[in-house]
Amino acid sequence: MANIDDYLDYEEQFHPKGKRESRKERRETRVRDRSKYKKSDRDQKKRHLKNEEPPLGANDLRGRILTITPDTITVSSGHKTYLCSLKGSLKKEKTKHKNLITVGDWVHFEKKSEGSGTIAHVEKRTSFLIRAENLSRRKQQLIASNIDQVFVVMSVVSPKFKPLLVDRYILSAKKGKMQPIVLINKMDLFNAPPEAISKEELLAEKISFEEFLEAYKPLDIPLIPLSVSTGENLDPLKKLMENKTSVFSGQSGVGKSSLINAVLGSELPTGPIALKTNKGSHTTTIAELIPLKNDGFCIDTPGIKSFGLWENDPSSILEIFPDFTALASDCKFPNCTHTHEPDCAIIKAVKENTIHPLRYASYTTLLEDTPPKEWE
Ligand SMILES: Nc1nc2c(ncn2[C@@H]2O[C@H](COP(=O)(O)OP(=O)(O)OP(=O)(O)O)[C@@H](O)[C@H]2O)c(=O)[nH]1
Ligand SMILES: [Mg+2]
Ligand SMILES: [Zn+2]
Repeated sequence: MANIDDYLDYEEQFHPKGKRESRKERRETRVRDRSKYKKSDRDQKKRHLKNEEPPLGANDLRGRILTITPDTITVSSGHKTYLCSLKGSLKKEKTKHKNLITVGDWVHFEKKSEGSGTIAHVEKRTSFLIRAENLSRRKQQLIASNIDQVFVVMSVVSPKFKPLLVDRYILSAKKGKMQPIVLINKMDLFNAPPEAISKEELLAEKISFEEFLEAYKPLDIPLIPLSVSTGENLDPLKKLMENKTSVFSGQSGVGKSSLINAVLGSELPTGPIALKTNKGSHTTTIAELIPLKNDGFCIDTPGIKSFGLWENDPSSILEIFPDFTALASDCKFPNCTHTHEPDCAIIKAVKENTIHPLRYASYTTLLEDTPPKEWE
């Protein structure tokens, strides 16, 4: 899997010491006369070499960013929230790098008064969810950080189930070092569809969903069908969220905020599905980290309009297609991309129905990095 630092250059600039440099530094430190250094310098160097964070100042607190708006950053620390701003030196950095901080970051801040503070340090991130901001893919946007698992939320019937989008989210989760879990919400609509949906449409939707289940059988990714309306599988979801940081991602209207409300008893705003277009109304507008009762956190995110990829090399895409790699050793060329090459074992398997056509379609759309037509 690609190193997360490979495609986040600001991360590199913000935590500028790469592995090689720190190895070199370690060597240099060893050969230098240690007694020359004051103890505090040595401590600082040791911390750096171990990749530890600086110690908290006497007036400082450690907390986690809950929300970021243009005016303020809300940080949670020890069951209290603080409205924070960035320290001058960080502000300068921020003008250079758009995403210096993100929801989910652990920060050190100086407490100014009860309820306010100044952020002086952002801890190194262990994982993050990013997306290309627009389809030109020049800009990347951090959505959240320090996440254990991504719930890839899809709905059936309204909005329609979009099988080709699932792998796009899975790839994004894997690249950011998070475990993807697919949630298929609104299962109740198969039995009680909205009036605007015709019988034929409903049947087509059922077939598309069954096909998807069939195609994803060989994969090792958890998939949970559920419903906010009937409560189906909400308890297992709650269990999965315990003591973890989970992010809910998926298109507008699939029920991300509704799921969080149903599991936590919270009151996040939820919005209607437009009758005409069968699409959500972009009700959630900023990502928000919500502390759970049992040490966990969850993050609600706005439905994503565009979700381009930032990199589309076949080898990293193939990592989420273990069903392909098992057969690929039979391809004529070891670097086969399974698209146009002669004697390709994957193309053969698709023709023979050993690989599901939906899996192959998903692979080729990711490779082309053109958003699936069904995206809109
Ligand atoms: N029938 C049915 N409707 C649901 C279910 N879950 C959510 N809804 C409805 O779907 C609509 C959209 O739900 P939201 O929770 O706002 O969706 P969202 O994914 O947060 O959407 P954005 O914030 O716009 O990204 C609301 O009208 C919900 O009541 C479900 O399980 N069954
Ligand atoms: Mg929402
Ligand atoms: Zn091949």
